[in-house]
Amino acid sequence: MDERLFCSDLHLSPERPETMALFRHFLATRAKRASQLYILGDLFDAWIGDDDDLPPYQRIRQALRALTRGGTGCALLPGNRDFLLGKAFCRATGCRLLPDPSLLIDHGQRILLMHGDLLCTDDLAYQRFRRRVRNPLLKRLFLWKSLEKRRAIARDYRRKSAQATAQKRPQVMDVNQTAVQAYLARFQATHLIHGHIHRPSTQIHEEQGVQIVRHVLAEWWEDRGEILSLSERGWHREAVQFD
Ligand code: LP5
Ligand code: MN
Repeated sequence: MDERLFCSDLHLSPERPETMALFRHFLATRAKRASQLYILGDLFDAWIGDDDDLPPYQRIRQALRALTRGGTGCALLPGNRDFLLGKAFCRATGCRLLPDPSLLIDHGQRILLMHGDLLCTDDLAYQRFRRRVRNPLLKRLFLWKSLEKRRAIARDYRRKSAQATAQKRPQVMDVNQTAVQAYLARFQATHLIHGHIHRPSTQIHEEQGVQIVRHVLAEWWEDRGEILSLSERGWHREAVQFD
């Protein structure tokens, strides 16, 4: 069966061995039966460069490599925590990188794939921060630093981010409906799949007589995860856990 799986916000980190093990288990079992796996950002909690070869990351590389060698395609759309994922990671794993946003056309459906942070246009402080850290020159300067220095900077960003988000109102960190509609219209899409906001839901509404569906993916936590699947049988949400 031609089946596509979507997930996001796994936030893998050596500090969360349980979720790392769950993801490897998922790749070796459920994901193998699909034709394509789409990871829509924040696979990692903080990615400081493709040269980070800590053993837990090596095990993830190997598990992704085994999946793609087995014939399941894997697409990575980077998020705000792992936008430094690059070509070397793809070479090592057989994954391919997708730009944000990306349009997927399947069974005649136009499906827009995003991480979700671009939709949070009311969070002005974040959008400013995003523009700064995505600057190619700043990225290059960062990647020239030692792994140890980069790790310290990432920790500092994470700490400052936690302080900043604790002060923000939840509505500010949600998607902006005008931004959602503008992206859907630009790509003439009827489906939008994204994560980032960690508020899983399926939102259905009508736009000029056309049904629009927004699938918000869930964050993985400890030994629990969630995927969204699309096949001839339609759309389904599924829990991911150890058997
Ligand atoms: O990630 P989360 O869920 O906590 O919050 C996000 C937004 N925060 C971020 C920052 C990331 O968490 C940091 C990830 C590090 C990645 C690896 C390092 C790569 C560095 C590369 C450099 C070239 O994305 C948060 C949003 C929230 O989602 C909801 O959408 O609100 O945005 C912020 O918190 C941004 C703040 O509002 C403004 C920035 C404060 C930090 C200032 C940094 C200066 C420190 C300099 C240190 C050397
Ligand atoms: Mn995110």
